[in-house]
Amino acid sequence: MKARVYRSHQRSFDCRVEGSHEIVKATAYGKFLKGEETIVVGDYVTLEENKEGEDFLIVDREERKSEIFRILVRESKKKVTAANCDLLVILNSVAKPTYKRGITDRFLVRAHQWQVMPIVIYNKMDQHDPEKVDIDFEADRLKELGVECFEISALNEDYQPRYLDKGLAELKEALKGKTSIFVGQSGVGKSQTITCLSEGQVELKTNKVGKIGKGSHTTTWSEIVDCGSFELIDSPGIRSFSIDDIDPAELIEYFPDLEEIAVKCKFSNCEHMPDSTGCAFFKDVDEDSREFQLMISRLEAWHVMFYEACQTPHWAKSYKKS
Ligand SMILES: Nc1nc2c(ncn2[C@@H]2O[C@H](COP(=O)(O)OP(=O)(O)OP(=O)(O)O)[C@@H](O)[C@H]2O)c(=O)[nH]1
Ligand SMILES: [Mg+2]
Ligand SMILES: [Zn+2]
Repeated sequence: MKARVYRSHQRSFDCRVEGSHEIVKATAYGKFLKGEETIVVGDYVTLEENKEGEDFLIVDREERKSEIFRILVRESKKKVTAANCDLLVILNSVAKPTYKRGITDRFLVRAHQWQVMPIVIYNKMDQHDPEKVDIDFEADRLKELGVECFEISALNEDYQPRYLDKGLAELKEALKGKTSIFVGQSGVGKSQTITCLSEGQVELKTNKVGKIGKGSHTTTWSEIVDCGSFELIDSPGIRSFSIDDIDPAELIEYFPDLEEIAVKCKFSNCEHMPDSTGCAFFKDVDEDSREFQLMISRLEAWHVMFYEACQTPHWAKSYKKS
């Protein structure tokens, strides 16, 4: 019997039976618990009835279409947290916790690395202060990349978009038939948004205390939520946004909008600073134009990540395959 892993607790897995909404319990042993064939949320598996009559046994795992992973530089290991995702939903709060543009830029790098299409949501629009976050500017800087942006309030499903042409209704349309993993800082409203999108089918635990910041993560493991016409993966707010596993020389490839300009620089190792000789980013440009402001805000994100990536020596970025 074919099934999909929805939740995992050590060696026990909740699996949804293919072609139905039924959830069964299954146990895995040996190679499926450690190493290259470890089973994670989102995996498609084959189940066999357990001899003792209870539960099921996982006997096979299908090849993955995509993986959400991190390279743990210090341990030289690849850690996969979810599999077979079609969309990476980068969720931002425009109120509390404070909006941080750089986090979206970091997840866009990951989307590229994971080969999963990204979309961006601006949540908590009911508390939006236009003086603090310019939604038009934020969405425009991603336009060049073809990233769709949505504005919503997970607490008020009647909220109508004011800045972008996409709100909750368009978001539901974009998710249809897909598996989407929600990522973002702790407290931005990932669990609340999934609850809102499930239209009353599920209610996930959310941060009711209102304590936001390090050490106050409400969701502590990844799980799939079955919303009928789409599947969503809730995940814990990422603790580390570090990109120390990426080779600084390759980083520009993760910024296709900038790479296009960078190839025109006079020197191939150009650091793209205003005083770099022959730098294409600063040659013949109108520094007051909005176009330049948008581009420069992306270049700033690249600079921050570039210098960060340079901190880890090249040899430490490879990993063992288990
Ligand atoms: N005003 C307002 N509050 C919201 C909105 N969405 C979520 N919240 C609140 O923000 C808090 C955090 O929401 P969660 O859904 O727990 O956040 P999370 O991203 O899942 O956080 P972690 O599980 O810790 O990663 C809760 O108190 C929610 O009620 C919104 O659109 N507007
Ligand atoms: Mg949560
Ligand atoms: Zn340059």
